[in-house]
Amino acid sequence: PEASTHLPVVVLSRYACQRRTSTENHNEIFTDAFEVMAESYEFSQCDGQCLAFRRAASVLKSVPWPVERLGAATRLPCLGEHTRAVMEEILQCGRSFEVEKILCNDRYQRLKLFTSVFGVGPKTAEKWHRGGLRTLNDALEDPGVELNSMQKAGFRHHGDISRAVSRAEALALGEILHQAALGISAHAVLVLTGGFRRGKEFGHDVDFLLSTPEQGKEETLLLSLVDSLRRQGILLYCDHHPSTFDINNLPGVSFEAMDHFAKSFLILRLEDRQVEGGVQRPEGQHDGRSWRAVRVDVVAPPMERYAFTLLGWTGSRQFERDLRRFARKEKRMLLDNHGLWDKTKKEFLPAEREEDIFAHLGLEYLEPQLRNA
Ligand code: 8DG
Ligand code: MN
Ligand code: MN
Repeated sequence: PEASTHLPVVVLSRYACQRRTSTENHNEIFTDAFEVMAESYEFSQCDGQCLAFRRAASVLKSVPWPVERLGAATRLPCLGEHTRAVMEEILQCGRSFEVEKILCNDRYQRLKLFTSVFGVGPKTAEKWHRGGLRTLNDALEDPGVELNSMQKAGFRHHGDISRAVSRAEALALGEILHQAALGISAHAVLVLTGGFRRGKEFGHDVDFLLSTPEQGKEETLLLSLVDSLRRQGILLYCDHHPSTFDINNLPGVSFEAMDHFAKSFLILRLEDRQVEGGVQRPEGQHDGRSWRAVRVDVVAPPMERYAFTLLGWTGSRQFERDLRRFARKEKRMLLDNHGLWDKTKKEFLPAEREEDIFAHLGLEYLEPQLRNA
């Protein structure tokens, strides 16, 4: 009888890849605050503190109820002195004064605004801030600011790109890309990855993996796909990164966050009528247009690397970070988007499906819907 009045005890792993994290977040009040803290540290290049708050947020996302006190009963991993202090403030006052101070901070506000432009990272934003720029118009009008083509596209489509992409819009784009890919090769494989594969209803972009069983043809396929989109008149911007992947160069060297596969970062034009159920424009955005711009990423690995790339691009970023850390620290293995290297056996471990990779790591398989760490 006593047990029924208490929440069950969950012991959470300090690795996100050993926690089940759905899209349902019961602790948004804390995780939103932690995200502001993390971002602020990121702007100041304090990587350690940034990561500490991202890890803490990730742990709280996996607790299936709202945390109401920080007692010994809730033995949550990855919570340090600072993260606990912010939580205590929120528990006691309903808000964190430290977070509110950051939100009012000029520098934070400007860096946040500048980095909302596609192609503008924290470094450029910091430079503009130090140069005294305050608004996006300042950046456009300042003769000392030279925008690259990605940033120009970012400014041109800033309103659209800042607006979340819905699942219906993501599926509509999937259909368009799939038809275009099949028009090039009947064997083309296109899968939705990123946040939408994890079951999210909204995203900042749409991520796809493109491949073909025809060996060595995946990069040509991607280039032809982009070309087909251009001919359809829906390609608003393309930043293509050619493949630098070479299986012979792999052992020991290139286990890293970014991968070497061919990929394109795109901005595409999506017509309202192509979206199932129609499109609801937010207040004040009835500018007479019947289309919007959407950010789309496409990565094209060779088919035999499919499982590793799919796992890597499905995310979340925190989930990926912990998968790699778990492999390194607990299994003496190196994991990235290209493969899995066993340092003990000195060999690559093969995988056709994501399940094979979890099995090599001795991890229980987690569906994409449970990787929202
Ligand atoms: P969102 O778009 O809904 O906001 O979230 P998301 O889908 O989880 O984030 P994302 O920024 O689109 O990234 C999706 C995954 O792609 C993420 O786990 C990191 C992974 N990724 C790589 N390599 C690269 C790369 O070179 N560029 C980008 N943009 N993402 C990459 O593994
Ligand atoms: Mn995404
Ligand atoms: Mn992306």
